[in-house]
Amino acid sequence: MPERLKLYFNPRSRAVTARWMLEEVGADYELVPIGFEADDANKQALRAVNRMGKIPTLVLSDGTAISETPAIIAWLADAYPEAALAPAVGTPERGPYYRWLFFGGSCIEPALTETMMRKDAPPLPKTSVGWGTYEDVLATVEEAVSTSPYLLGERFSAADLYVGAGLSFAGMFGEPQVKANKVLQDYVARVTDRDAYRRSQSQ
Ligand SMILES: N[C@@H](CCC(=O)N[C@@H](CS)C(=O)NCC(=O)O)C(=O)O
Repeated sequence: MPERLKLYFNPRSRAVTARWMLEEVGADYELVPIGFEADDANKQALRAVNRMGKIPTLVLSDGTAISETPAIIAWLADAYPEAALAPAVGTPERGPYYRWLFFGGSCIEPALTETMMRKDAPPLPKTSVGWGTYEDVLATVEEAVSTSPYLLGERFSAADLYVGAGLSFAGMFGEPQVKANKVLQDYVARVTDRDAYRRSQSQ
């Protein structure tokens, strides 16, 4: 899909994951820098397309805006099928692919937030919160990648990009359970050992 895309971006944010995906699919894109200060020059334009004012936000050439990192990743995987980062729609493998993308957003993200930002608070009730416990979330990913290199088996997919980015972020910020887990560390090393990942890290 040859079109020029626009990514509202800050190098110290989740937008780096969206940029990694743009690099994976070989998209033609520009970065629109967003500072975290309230009076940032591009904040108004961002709010016009995403009232949350959150990044990443991807804008297509027709003006359609997509926010939420996993939605951006999923859209790009489908829009650039030649990159082969998602199983075809309707195939059995598409199910686990969705499962891991949504697991990233609805389990890994909030579990990480709970463990990293509410260290001194008692854990939320595991039968009520969608992610159960942080320990269960990590063990679930660990189990999946201990017998095969990637979440869907032998082939890297966009789900690995999103799940791997979350775990990599946790490790970078010194989250002790991810850091101490060799299976997860090896997985992160495997999924980030890619030229597109390295390009996405440049400032
Ligand atoms: N649910 C969103 C979260 C996006 C998000 O919270 N982004 C942060 C940066 S990592 C942000 O834009 N913070 C600035 C703000 O809230 O004003 C996603 O998955 O992309």
